[in-house]
Amino acid sequence: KASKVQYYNNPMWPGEAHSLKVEKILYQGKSPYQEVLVFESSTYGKVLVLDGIVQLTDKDECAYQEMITHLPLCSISSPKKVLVIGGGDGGVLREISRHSSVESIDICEIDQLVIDVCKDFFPQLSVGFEDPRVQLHVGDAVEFLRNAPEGTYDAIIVDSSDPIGPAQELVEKPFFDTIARALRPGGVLCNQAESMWLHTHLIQDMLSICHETFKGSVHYAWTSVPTYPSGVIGFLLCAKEGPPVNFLTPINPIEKLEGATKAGREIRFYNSEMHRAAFVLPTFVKKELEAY
Ligand code: AAT
Repeated sequence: KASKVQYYNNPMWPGEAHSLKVEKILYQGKSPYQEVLVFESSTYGKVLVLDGIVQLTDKDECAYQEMITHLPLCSISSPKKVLVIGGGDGGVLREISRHSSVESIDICEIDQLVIDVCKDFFPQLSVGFEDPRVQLHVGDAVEFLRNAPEGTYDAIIVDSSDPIGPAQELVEKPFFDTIARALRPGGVLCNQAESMWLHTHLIQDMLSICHETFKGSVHYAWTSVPTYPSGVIGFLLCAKEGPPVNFLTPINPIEKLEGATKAGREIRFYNSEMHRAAFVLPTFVKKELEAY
């Protein structure tokens, strides 16, 4: 059956494509939301692809999941209530569970098929669902946040796919308004924020929305993920008005968290130096973002 996916002409990065050699296709299916594919690659281990876009690989998932989680959670002291949007693979849950201060973790993922497929093919990520603090909500994040109680979460992590398809509304102002409403004063948001090489306008738009919405602080950070388009991915870190948050230096350093790096589940990418370095921007990016 013909796929609706055009692998070489994605409007998010027209004129370019990154390729990985496929050793074996392990799963191919279709949910009401997207096409789901898992394959064994020759150099990055297993790969999860949604609608033709690489979401994670065994080899470099640590960079993305660790940074999107510990950048916000190590910037506040003693996070207790955390919400994850998307993230059906469980990798962000696995990272949150390193924080023993956390008492409850809600996750809202739209696609049950992503959760099921990851349980079969990425057990080292879906292990995150086994944490008894996790409460799974299968549904659209827009709807979930509209109904979320006010002022509850210490941190919200938006681990969502690119804004074409089911994640379209997750980059729009009304969505950020509901996030701000759901955070406690001084609560923090970390949002997947695309590539500084490819998505200048999208990042500028998200930054200006966030400055309007979050009166605390707003920062752009980035890291290296070789299998994402252009090899980097950014994060928007925002704090709601309230007790001030200085994202640039971790006040809740991972190195001091007891049990955060138990034997057999070491952190592979994130540390306090990577945290500080993530906020250092190239000159062209500083220029592009300074007015927003
Ligand atoms: N941690 C792996 C990386 C991801 S997964 C993004 C998840 O967001 C997917 O499982 C997708 O089903 C889910 N999602 C998309 N839209 C919604 C929505 N409206 N509500 C809830 N969940 C949603 C992200 C990789 C980033 C890739 C960058 N190029």
